[in-house]
Amino acid sequence: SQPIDLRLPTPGCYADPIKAGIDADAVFDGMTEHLFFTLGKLATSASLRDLYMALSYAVRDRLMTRYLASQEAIRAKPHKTVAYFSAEFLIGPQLNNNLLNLGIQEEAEEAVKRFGIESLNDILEVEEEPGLGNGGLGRLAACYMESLASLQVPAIGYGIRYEFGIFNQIIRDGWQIEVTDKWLKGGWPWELPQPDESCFVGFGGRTENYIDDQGNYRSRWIPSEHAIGVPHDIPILGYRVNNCDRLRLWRADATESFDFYAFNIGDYYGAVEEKVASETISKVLYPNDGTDEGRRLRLKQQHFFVSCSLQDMIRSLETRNIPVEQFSENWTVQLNDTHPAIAVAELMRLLIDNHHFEWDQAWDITNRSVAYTNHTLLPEALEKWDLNLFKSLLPRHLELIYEINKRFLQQVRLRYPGNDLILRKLSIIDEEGSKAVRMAHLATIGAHNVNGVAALHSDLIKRQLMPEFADLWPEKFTNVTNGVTPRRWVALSNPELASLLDQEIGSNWITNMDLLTQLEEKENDSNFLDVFGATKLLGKRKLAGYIHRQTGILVDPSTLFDVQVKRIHQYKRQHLNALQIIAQYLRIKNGTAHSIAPRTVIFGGKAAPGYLMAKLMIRFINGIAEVVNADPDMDGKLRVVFLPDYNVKLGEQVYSATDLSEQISTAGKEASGTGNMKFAMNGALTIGTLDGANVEIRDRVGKENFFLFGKTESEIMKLRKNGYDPKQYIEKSPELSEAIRLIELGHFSNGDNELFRPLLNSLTGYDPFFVMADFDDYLLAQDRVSKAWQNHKEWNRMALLNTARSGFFSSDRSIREYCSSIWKVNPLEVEITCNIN
Ligand code: C3B
Repeated sequence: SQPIDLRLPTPGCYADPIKAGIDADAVFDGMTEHLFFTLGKLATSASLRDLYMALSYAVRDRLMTRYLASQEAIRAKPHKTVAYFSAEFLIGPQLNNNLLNLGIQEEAEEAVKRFGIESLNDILEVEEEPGLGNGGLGRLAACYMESLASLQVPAIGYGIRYEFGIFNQIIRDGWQIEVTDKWLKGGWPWELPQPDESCFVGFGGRTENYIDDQGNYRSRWIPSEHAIGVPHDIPILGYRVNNCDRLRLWRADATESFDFYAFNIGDYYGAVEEKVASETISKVLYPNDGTDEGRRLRLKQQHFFVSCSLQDMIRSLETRNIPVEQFSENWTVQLNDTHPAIAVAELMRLLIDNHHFEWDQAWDITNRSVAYTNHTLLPEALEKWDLNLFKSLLPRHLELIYEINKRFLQQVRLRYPGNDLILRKLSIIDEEGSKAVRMAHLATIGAHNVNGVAALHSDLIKRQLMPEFADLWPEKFTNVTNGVTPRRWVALSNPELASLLDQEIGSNWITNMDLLTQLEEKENDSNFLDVFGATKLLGKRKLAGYIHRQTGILVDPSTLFDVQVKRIHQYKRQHLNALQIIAQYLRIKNGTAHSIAPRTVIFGGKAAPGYLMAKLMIRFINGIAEVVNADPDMDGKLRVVFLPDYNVKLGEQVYSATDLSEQISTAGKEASGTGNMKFAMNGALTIGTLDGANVEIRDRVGKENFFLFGKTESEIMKLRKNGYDPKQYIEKSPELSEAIRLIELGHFSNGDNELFRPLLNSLTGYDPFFVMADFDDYLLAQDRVSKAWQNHKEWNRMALLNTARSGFFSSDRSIREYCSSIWKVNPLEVEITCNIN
């Protein structure tokens, strides 16, 4: 690739004002300048927050050359670029990640010390993360952006700049309370608003047909409302490379600051109303993880960011004098679940109505560009929009969808003559009950590739979710097993382990996780195992301190840290874990707990505010924690902690401090899981079912280094078919019966025997997630865990093998697979020839 000379003040070149040999002096000077000029503070009166802001600005400055050079590289030479469309990007704290990827953590440490700060950590602590996602799906998007940049692949993440992200969780009297997340309140230094690149988006109104100047029949959309999308760009720097990709998040603004006509006739409130309505679009993230509410504003959000993004992409071709015909040679669009699936119709609309393409050519372009990732099989998560709602908001899109559907069903008819059932099953329009638009069908028909996120999940998509589609287009359905970035999830969050790895195998593991297999040579090296175990203990000590500060609970870092952190969901079965704790509690009380490992069981996760059963599960865990932690018989044996407000930042403390990773979803329900991968990389052993990526984790780390339990997906299917009765399992299990009896008595609810009734009724009545069916086997697996813990050396050996064999779960591997098999994009190395030494 062409090196870019940044010195010349000619188009395409930039003078780089930053002395880029970034030593501690440079960081210190940058901080001093920003304190003074940007923040209006003297170093003598700067608070920790001021210093955080100053350091962030100083670091951001040092991203700019790379950021601009990366954009310039694409401008200079057309290169296919990934557009990752996602309603969620859960990017986590930015400062430390940028320091790491720039390679200036030590320089920053030294610079902040000159301000009298003891440790860089004190400043990192201040950073508030943008919670622009719910859970796994949003975090995956963030890992993928980081890997794309690190692999030097040109990419833009497109999404929404929610003013309020996922709520903050506090726990009061054992219940979850939701508090508004005001992440922007103190200013957020990592974004660059680009108002000049704003886009218009329409909603509502009607469509009309007309004859253009050349006499062609055309359709157009006359929306009744508009909003403006203002891009806010976040630089995403790759690890130790010049490539700096972009996350472009759209904020909705009103088209006029307000309606002057209404204002002039005295209707002040009416005038402001429409402004407020437009700006509501990007106001708040829907806090549901894997459930779809079918709300009008949500569809508005989806169309808003998709339309802005596609317009932006077309405009970028035009400004580079690339014909729009070449859209699919220059862009590849990945739909992160169906949330952006409206892109199929919107791209067709832009091409046909605005750029006057013929249908077939527009369809060809759309189909070549778009690919779709499915992230869930849960029926309640599959988005369907009420037809009337859809029509009232997106009338032109509905017309186009009808046409797409008509042409598609014609194809199906040819393939399955006379089979009306299959037509009804495959149609984009759901005609059962009140009519609806099925977004997964729109995405599947519009995309050239549909992938699942773990081998089992991708298989179930073909076998259960969309067998007819898979039959029609077998080559369209593929798998890309999820991955997580080792930069954030090992190098950054587990510095002790990272430096041990650097010492033992050199630092290349950070970009080539397969090198970790070299650690296998150490599996019988007793000294090394001790050192490896000691890094874990350091993490546990830190977490113990945090737990004490947050909850007042004292936990012993030498106990087994048994952790389940993830969104609270019945299918994830936190209640199975809770019941197991009760069984262990009873054993200790009854004096039958002979060889159980002393444990600290830690939970973390948010429940969707409207998901009452999940909220009750949190209350349940806290009820158990209260009883267990107050009972002197449990001292040194059992502690239960619910960590409030689990988020990316807290995750960084948790994964490195965990001995046992709980991955206990009902088989067939968890599409992949990604926490499971973070734990394994950090040397936690997994207790888990054969679900999602657990299957592949177990295959790789070795079945002897994984605590397997539970029914398989096909056994669960069989149970369901033959009429599952949880009561049979309860009767057969004395420990389970006893645990349930204790809950019924109100033992964990201060004598209130109604509080947990809904939970008990669900579990003992129809038990939709087979908790009762898996309980005994789970308890046996936990006994194996206890036994393994007795032999520390052996435990550490197993833990080491987990780390050593987890390289496959790097998001670098996932992204390479997407690049070669779905996107067909190559890296574009960004070179910088001036001022950077
Ligand atoms: C999640 C799934 O529940 C996880 O199994 C999976 O690992 C991640 O996506 C990433 O693929 N998911 C989510 O967080 N939100 C949804 N709406 C659907 C799936």
